[in-house]
Amino acid sequence: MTTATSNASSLFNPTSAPDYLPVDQLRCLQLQRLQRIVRRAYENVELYRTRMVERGVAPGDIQSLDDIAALPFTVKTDLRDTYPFGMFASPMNEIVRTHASSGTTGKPIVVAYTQDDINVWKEVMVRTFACCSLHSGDIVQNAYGYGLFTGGLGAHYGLETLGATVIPISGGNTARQIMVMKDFNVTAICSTPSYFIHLMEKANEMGIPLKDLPLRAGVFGAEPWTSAMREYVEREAGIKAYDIYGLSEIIGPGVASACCAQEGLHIFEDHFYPEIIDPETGEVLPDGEEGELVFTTLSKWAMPMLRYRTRDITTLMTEPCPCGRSIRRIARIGRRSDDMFIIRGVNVFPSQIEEALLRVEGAVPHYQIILTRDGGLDQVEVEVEVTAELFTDSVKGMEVLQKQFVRAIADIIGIRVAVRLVKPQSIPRSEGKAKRVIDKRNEG
Ligand code: DLL
Repeated sequence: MTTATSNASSLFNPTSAPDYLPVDQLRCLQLQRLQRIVRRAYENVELYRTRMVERGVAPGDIQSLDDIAALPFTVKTDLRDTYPFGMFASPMNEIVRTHASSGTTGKPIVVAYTQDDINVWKEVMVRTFACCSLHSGDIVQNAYGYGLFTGGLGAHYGLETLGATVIPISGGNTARQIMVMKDFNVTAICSTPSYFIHLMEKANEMGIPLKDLPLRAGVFGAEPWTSAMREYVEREAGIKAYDIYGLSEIIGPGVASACCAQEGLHIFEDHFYPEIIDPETGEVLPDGEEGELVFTTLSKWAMPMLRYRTRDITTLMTEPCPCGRSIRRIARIGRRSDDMFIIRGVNVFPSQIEEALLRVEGAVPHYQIILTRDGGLDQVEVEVEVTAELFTDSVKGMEVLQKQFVRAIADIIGIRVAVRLVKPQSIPRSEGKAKRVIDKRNEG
């Protein structure tokens, strides 16, 4: 028998109770919610009704969780095509909040919440923070951007509901962030991993290494980052770094979170039903196989999403987690199908480059992948920033290091690509999501 202790990191938060539901009860709850939400989508959103009629499926046909495979998929362009409010299932007077995700081109996609949706969002954020060992008494610097991006306000309301002290600092003004972190005795931070690395560098520059501060945990997400990057952050800042995942279309942050076991991210699947499909055929894949992550929102009222294709590539893990939660996990998301590029017939993902670069001593994790097209063939050049101690203007001095990077990348992707070492501070820093790939293939 294990005995409960009062160690703060192992405190049980009652809001997390659904994380521990017996699996048969969880499946029962999911089915009840699925039946209700499919009916709601059918009756209130024209796009769903038309697609379901076309496929010859009616709400009453959903008799088991496996019947979900009969439903049509939803994709990002569906939200663009119905911009701004075409996917809303509630009248405007019941919608208390909207957010939008900018996207890279054209119109953003708009998402909506009723007050009940906001309450669910708070709940899944509390469960996220509990997974990340946060609790009341923590002083949390929320450096996710506030505004239309879901990160800032999503984390904010979750932290308040948790009972933590939230500092709503948003992204940017990096020197002030360090001052606040020190003066307010901040114990945890929320930000993108790339912005946190920027904060870490700035703190060193200011002579306030984060290792010397009470900061003990980071809740990082909104962009892909490798385990190698997590280890780098934990080592350099002397904290525990947790990976959290989410997307605007499903709710924002709060879809899945790493826990103390650091082996995959628990999906709050009583609200977000996951499937893994073959991205080419749309077939549902068996558990444990890698494919595209698809979510159906089971409780979202203002804007239900049926089988939304995230374009994020992962696997569904069903084996029990050492932390004791019964909800399933996804493996860390290192790949997004639209980030892939093909070099000399080889499929390459930015995360593979990141993993390789972090194997070489002396690299700081700032890099950019520049894609160009020459004579119809895609070319890649990886720009890697070097630490001030290692950087010299002499070509010879840099050659050894440059070769190490080329070899490390070749070891992972199987081909040699061009690497260019650049001066410290020359790669632009981001306050939010880092831009790793600069695609110049369609220029000139
Ligand atoms: O990034 C929501 C969020 C905010 C998540 C704060 C975590 C923390 P979007 O701007 O709509 O929403 O972008 C969603 O970002 O489909 C993934 O491709 C990527 N993404 C988010 N979290 C992770 C992660 C927010 N932990 C898109 N690992 C998603 C890898 C992630 N990719």
